[in-house]
Amino acid sequence: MKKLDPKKIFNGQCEFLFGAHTYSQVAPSSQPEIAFIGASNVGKSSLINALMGKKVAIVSTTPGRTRQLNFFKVADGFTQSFSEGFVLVDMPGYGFAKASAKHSEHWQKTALEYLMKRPNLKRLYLLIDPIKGLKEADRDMINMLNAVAVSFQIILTKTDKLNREELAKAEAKIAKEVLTWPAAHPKIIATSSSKGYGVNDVQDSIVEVLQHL
Ligand SMILES: Nc1nc2c(ncn2[C@@H]2O[C@H](COP(=O)(O)OP(=O)(O)OP(=O)(O)O)[C@@H](O)[C@H]2O)c(=O)[nH]1
Ligand SMILES: [Mg+2]
Repeated sequence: MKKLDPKKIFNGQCEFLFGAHTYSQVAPSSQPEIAFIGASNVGKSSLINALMGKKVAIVSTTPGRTRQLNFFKVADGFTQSFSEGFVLVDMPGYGFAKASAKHSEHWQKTALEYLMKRPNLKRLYLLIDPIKGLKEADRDMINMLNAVAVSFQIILTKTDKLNREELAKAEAKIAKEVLTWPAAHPKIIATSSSKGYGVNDVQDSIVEVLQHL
């Protein structure tokens, strides 16, 4: 088996593929997909940009910016071929208070359909802002993932806003809960996209997923 090198994979060879408002717009694919889900404004698009070292995903100060499932192709680390690479999926944020009920319902249906119908979805990262902790919308999503057995791994975002002690406290609180979630990966990854903390840990985690396909 070829050993994958994160430095060669996360070298900026990434392009926007397409955006989808409904699952029917998503073409079937056999390429491995790695998706990022989480509350509106938690930092999903920023993390994708930090991982790629390139501004591919749109980041805005207005919550609810990503309104569709956005797919980004990443070239493989050997031939730089996009057809041999994998795909990152930026999902619209949930729990956005100003979103209309109709929009939230539509988004939930689309997200659920994507998560349940995608055999090539190889890892789902669920992002949590440790300052805010777990909100009702996070719990709804986590309960749903546990119920339908879609496995996921927790990533903490914006850790630059906390000191070491505060982060350790917030992480321990979430870690305790993670143990009770059957679909959760036990390891939590702490990140800051703006400072670059933990970005290499997410890259290593993705490489591990790809390496074991
Ligand atoms: N301090 C700090 N701010 C961050 C970090 N990551 C993201 N932000 C800020 O948080 C805001 C939201 O970031 P996005 O990446 O757009 O969040 P998102 O989860 O994609 O948001 P939606 O698309 O609305 O669901 C932006 O103002 C970012 O600059 C981080 O690591 N540290
Ligand atoms: Mg976004």
